[in-house]
Amino acid sequence: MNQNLSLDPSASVLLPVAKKEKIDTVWDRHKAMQPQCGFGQLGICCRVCWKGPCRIDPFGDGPKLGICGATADVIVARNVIRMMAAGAAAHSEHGRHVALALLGVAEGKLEDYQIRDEAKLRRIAGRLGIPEAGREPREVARDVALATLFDFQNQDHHEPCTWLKASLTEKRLDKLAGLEVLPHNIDAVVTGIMARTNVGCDADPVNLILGGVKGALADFNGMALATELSDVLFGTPRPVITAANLGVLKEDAVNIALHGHNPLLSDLVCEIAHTMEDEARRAGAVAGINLVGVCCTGNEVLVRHGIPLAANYLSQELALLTGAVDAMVVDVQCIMPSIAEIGSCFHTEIVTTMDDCKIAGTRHVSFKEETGAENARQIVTLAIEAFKRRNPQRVLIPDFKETSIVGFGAEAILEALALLDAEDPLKPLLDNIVNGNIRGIALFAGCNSTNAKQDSSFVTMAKKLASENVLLLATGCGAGAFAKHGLMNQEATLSYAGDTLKGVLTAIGEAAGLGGPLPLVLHMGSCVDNSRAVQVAVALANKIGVDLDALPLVASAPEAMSEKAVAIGTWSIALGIPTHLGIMPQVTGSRAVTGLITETAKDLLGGYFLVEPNPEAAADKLLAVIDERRRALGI
Ligand code: BF8
Repeated sequence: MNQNLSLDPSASVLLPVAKKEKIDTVWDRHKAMQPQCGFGQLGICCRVCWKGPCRIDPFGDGPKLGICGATADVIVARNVIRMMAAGAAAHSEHGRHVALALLGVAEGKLEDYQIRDEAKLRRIAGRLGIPEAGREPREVARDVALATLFDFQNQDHHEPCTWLKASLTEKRLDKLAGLEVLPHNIDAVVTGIMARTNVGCDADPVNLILGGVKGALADFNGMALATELSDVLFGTPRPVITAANLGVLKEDAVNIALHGHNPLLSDLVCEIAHTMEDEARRAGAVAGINLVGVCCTGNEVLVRHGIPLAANYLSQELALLTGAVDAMVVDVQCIMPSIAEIGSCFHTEIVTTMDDCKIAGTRHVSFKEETGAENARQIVTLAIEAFKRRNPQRVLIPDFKETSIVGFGAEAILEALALLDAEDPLKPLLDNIVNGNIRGIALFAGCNSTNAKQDSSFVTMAKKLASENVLLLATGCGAGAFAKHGLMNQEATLSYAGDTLKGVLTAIGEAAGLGGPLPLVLHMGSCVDNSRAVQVAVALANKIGVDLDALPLVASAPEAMSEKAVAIGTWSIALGIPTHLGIMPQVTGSRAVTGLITETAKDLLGGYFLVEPNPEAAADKLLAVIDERRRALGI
């Protein structure tokens, strides 16, 4: 039965443990929740006021209007754009946190952080129109931080967000400006969505969805600044060889799992843990301290430091069921509250660290940037103490881990290409797209969901698209899936890539000194790092003088789940990228909204949602889209 829940081999080992120990997991709770509310699934349950909840009867003779008169179209549109606002808020709050930290470093107020990539800081300054030549890094950093924070403060509606302007093609900016969906201020746009969806406000589904698109573009802006400024503070990813899946836990080490999204604390834990190896050994951990990652904090430390990835979203509970995790340190987002209960069944310290993200029943270490290193030390100490309480009889680490070569941000990809053509690094990529050696590019992103067999569609689609010579990029839990299932190594390229794609990946990999091809799927980082993929796409589009909606580029989120994924998917279509969803979005109770995002969007934006739960069929549809784009380009 486990085979139907997850493709992850670790699940087959650990779900029986959960059953034996009578510990419920996400899959048990999913089962107990059946049948799920059909009104909610269609998006036609309205809870924006206390006259409700109102439910529209989609088929029978029941109510067609909410008590206030709202139609199904209005209810669906309001619900879905509130999700986009929440996604934008989550990513942008993360970004604001990083921007404030950069400002703190620039002003000499944060001793525990440094500017680790000065060259990148200067490149960013160039992109944002900030003078940098001859100036001290801290002066430049201050201006970059302030220009970034202006994207949260600007009150001039006619002045789009700084990062968006610096990140898209001119043609795309013009198109979005024409539709009046360019955000001027992230906070204002999020607030605006909450205001217009309040009871008795915007009741025009098209107007509402366009408001949502603006919110989604604010999400893009927040992600782009989070990614870029994190690189300045923590280093820009470079290819690194590491491993993924629960076999990266070690029986003879203090295992610390870093979970959540924001690198501000986890990066310091990486640094401090090195200095505390002896303490761990004195506590009996022969192998010292073993840091592993979970979800997107995991991806952040994976692509920057090669810290192995233990789990993506649906596997976070499995990590605890090994009985080998001494501390799970969480920051924000995608943290199942259930880990408190499961951790308490073992010796595991669940440590929350952000004051606005606590879980009842766990320990809280209040992280502040001013005391970051000290907080990290406290956390590692808690883990070492917990290790002493670990019961070796209950340890079961599945023997599964896959070698993964990760860390392919835009810079790393361009550097690798520069080895083939130092003068014009994009030329080899472009030439190979034009001659068909690379048929197209697919970006896999997004979550795990219990509405699908974990990781399965990612793997099926990637193998099929690669065999058809599509270059594959990945972020977030999608990237985690590929890493765990061995699709981010050279063997995968040799086994699954079509001949021409294999040739290109081999030429680049060998030039880069990898002694073989690049991995089959290029890991670009966490969810906020989807902006890295856009950077590559924009560079390509600018090189050939077209807009993003002309490129043979598609995106896919086969297991989209979170509000953040709703925001990402929406900006993806707003940027002109056809975007596949493997899970039915909760909008189908409105024909108008469904038509808007799957059909009308194609005319308005070039990008649109394509919904297909079957992974084989989804891959075929994406190939057809890629071929259609190639034909339109005349290649
Ligand atoms: O930001 S892919 S389940 S962990 S939301 Fe969450 Fe989805 Fe994973 Fe990262 Ni993104």
